[in-house]
Amino acid sequence: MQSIFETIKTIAFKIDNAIKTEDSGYLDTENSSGEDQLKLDVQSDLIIEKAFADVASVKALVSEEKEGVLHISETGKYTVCYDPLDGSSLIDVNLSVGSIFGIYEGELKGENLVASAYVVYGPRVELMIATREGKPRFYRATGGIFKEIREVALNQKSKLNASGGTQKEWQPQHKAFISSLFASGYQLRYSGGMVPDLHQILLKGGGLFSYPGTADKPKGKLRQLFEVIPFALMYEQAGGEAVNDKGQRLLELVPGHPHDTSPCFFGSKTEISALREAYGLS
Ligand code: P6P
Repeated sequence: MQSIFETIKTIAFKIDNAIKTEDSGYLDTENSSGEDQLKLDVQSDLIIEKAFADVASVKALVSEEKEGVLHISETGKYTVCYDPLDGSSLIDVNLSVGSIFGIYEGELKGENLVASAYVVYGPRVELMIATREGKPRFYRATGGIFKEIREVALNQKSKLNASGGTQKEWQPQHKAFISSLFASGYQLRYSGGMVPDLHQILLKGGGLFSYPGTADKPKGKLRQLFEVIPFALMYEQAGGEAVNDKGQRLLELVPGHPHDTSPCFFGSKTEISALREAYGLS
């Protein structure tokens, strides 16, 4: 497992360099979710594929940017599912973006996630790693290496509210719930980049990130294997919760297809309790 984390550190510096030096224009292709692809999406995917090709513990790779499973080694133990450059459309307005990694052992489902990691490419390059043991560990790149800063824990309650999705498409109960949070003093903190938005709540100690099922996206937008389940481990290990619109733990999801999405709510315990009440789940 350690060799996977070290490889992610190497990947982080290579993708950060690509973001800062390469063409951020669009290709005339789409990814497996039908989203337009940036040259950097494809380039980041290639950086990751090459980096893991020689890691003995990796059995296979699954990328958000393409269909299918890339088999690496029959003797490998883990399948790495990744989103190489999440929120890449934000690069051309100079906002932070990220890479997300889910490390699975066996069938690709929530309970088989053994570790997750994400990289934030922003004013600083930062890394978070979570396993099933202990709190997530926060690292910052300085002088070409990642220095461990601290463990990360969520407070019982906080004031940050990252409310995703097109508001016109929100279900009435979701709209009422989000409005009630703002009416009680929550502050909107939403950039449209899942990685920096969830990173902010983790580092600031709590709040709520929500990407619900909407009229135009009833199953949500965020992908289970590459985004939702890896962040669910981060939030649960930090002392928070991560559930879908039925109140089920996102770490119990069993994707029917590698690119399946799920409504998702990540946050401190108080905020998730409030969600359960608003959705009639408690
Ligand atoms: P919306 C970026 O495109 C992304 O996949 C996530 O990084 C982000 O949380 C979400 O979509 C934003 O979606 O519909 O709120 O713009």
